[in-house]
Amino acid sequence: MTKAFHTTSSADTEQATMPWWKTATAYQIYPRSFCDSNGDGIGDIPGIISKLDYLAGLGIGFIWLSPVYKSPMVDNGYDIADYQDIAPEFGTLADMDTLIAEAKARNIGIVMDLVVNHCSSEHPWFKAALASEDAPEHDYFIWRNPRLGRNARPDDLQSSFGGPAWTYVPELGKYYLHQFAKEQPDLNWSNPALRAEIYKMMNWWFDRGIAGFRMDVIDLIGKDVDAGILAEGPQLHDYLQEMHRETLAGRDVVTIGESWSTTPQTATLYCGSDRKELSMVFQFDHVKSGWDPKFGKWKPKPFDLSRFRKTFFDWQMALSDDGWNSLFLTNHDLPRQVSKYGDDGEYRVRSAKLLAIILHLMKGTPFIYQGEEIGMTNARFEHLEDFRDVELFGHYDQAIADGQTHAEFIAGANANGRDNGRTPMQWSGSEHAGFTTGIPWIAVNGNYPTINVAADMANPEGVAATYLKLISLRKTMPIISLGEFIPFSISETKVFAYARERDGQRLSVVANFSETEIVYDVPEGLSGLGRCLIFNVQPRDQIAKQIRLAPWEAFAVLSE
Ligand code: TEU
Ligand code: CA
Repeated sequence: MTKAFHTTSSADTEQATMPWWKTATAYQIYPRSFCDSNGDGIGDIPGIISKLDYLAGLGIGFIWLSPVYKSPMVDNGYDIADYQDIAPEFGTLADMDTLIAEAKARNIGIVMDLVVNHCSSEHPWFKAALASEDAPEHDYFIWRNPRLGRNARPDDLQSSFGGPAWTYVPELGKYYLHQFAKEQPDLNWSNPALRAEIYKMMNWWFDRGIAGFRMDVIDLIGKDVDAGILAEGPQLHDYLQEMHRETLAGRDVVTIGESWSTTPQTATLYCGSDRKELSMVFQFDHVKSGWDPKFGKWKPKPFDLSRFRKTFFDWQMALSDDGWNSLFLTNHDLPRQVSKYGDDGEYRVRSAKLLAIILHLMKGTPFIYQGEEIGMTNARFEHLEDFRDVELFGHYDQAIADGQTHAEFIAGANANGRDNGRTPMQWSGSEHAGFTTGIPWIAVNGNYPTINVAADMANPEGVAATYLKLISLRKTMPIISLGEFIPFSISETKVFAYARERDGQRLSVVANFSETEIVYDVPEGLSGLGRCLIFNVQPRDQIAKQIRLAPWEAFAVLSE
C-alpha cells in the first residue's frame, strides 16, 4: 500500500507509522463562495487553484471540497445530476484534474464530497425512472403507493427542508421519497445494481488521484422506510462494509461520514479499527444541543459552556481507545464559530484564537472551514430576499404558521442559518472582498474592509498566525495527535480546561470562555511549570494554583 500524502516526518515511531490523516489538518472549501476566477460572481475550480499556495502556506494536509459535480444547484451542488462531470459554472474535468495534481504537488490531498443518499431529479437515472416503471433505474428510487386517508401520502414523514418527504407523480400514480428537497430524490440502496454503480463511480474518482471522500448524510443510506427507521437503519453497516471492500480496501485514503444521528455509543460502529468502514465521522452533538425542541435551529438556545463542553469531552472519552474523532465547530451548514461560540465584537480576534486553541489541541483530525482562519463572522442579513438557502425558504412558512414572528425567524436565521457560512471568502479590502470582479451570488459581509486575508496575514497577531502554529504543532508533536485526553474542571461555568498526556509529558490547555476577567482555582494535575506552546493574550510558563485569566484568554503549557 503506497502512502499517498505525507504530512509528517516525525522521528516518533508511533506517529510515523500512523495514517497520514491523523496528523493532518483539513480545510473545507465551499466552491461557490471561495474564489471566482472569471467574474460571473460564482467561485470556481480555477479560483481554488489560484489559492493553493495560500492553503499550502497554512500547512493543511487535505481539502474537503464541497460538491463540484454537474448539478441544477437547487441545494448548491448537493443535488447531483452527473457524478462524473463538473458543473460548468465551476469548470471542467480538466480543471479538476489540474486541481488534484497541483494540490498533490503541494502535499495536499483532495477529498471530494460523496452525496449518495440522494441525487438530483435531473440525473438521467431519475429521468429514466419517471419515463418507465420497467426501466432498471425505476428501482433506483423509493416509491410507494397512495394510502387511504387524510392526505394519501404513504406516511407523514417531513423533509429536512420543510414540507412532506413524499412527492406524487401523477403519471405513475405513486409517490417518491426525498428526505431533502423534492429535487433530491432518495436513492434505493437496497438495489444491488445501484450500489455497484456508486462503487464504480467512486473507484473512477480514486483512479483520478483523489485522497478520499466526505460522505454526505451517510447514516441515512441503510434505511427501512416502512418501519420508519431512516437514520442508522438496519442495512447501514452492511453497505458501508461492502463499500469498503469494493472501493476503499487497499487504498491509502481518508473517509469521513457525516452522521447527524450518531452518538458516542454508535460511533465506533462506523470507525472502529476492526470494522473496515470509515476513518471517522462528523457528529453534531455540540450543534444540536443548542437548538430549541420545537423550532429547532430557527430558535437558538442561549450558549451554555457546560452543555457545549460536555459534548466534546464525552466524544473525546468515548473514542479514546478505538475509533477516531473529527474536530470541527463549523461548516457550510452552520453559523460562523466566532459569532456562535465566541465574541464577534470587541474580542473577535482573541476569541477566534481561543476557539482554535481548544479545538485543535484535542485528539482527532481538525477541520477548518474557509474564512474561519481569519475569524470571519455571521452575515446579519435584514430581509428574507438577502438569503439564498433552500432550507431556509422551505421552513419559513411553517415557522410562521407555528407561531414565530417574521422578525424572530430572521433573528434565528442570522444566528443559525446556513447562509452565514456561505457569504464569500474575504480575501482583501478591495471591492467584493477580492472574491469576484462581478456581482457575487450572495452578498459579501460588510465587514470585509477590516476582516480579510490580506489584513489578517499581514498582522503577526492575526487569527491566521494562531492557525498556522496549531497546524504545525500537530505535525511535529505526538502528544497532540496521540496523547491521552484528560478532562478537567467539568463544573466550571466559564473555564474550558483539559490535559493531554503521553510518555511522561503533559499538555495543559486552559481557556476563559467569557468577556470578564476571572480568578480560576486550578485543579490538581493541571498546575505546574512548563513551556508555553501557544497563547492568545500572554505567554505563561507556569500554571499556579490560582490564576487570573483575562477575558477570552487561552493558552497551552507543556510540562515534561
Ligand atoms: O447536510 C445534512 C443535513 O441534514 C443538513 O441539511 C442539516 O440537517 C441542516 O443544516 C440542519 O438544519 C448535508 C449537507 O452538508 C448539506 O449541505 C446538504 O444540504 C444536505 O446534506 C443534503 O445533501
Ligand atoms: Ca466563476
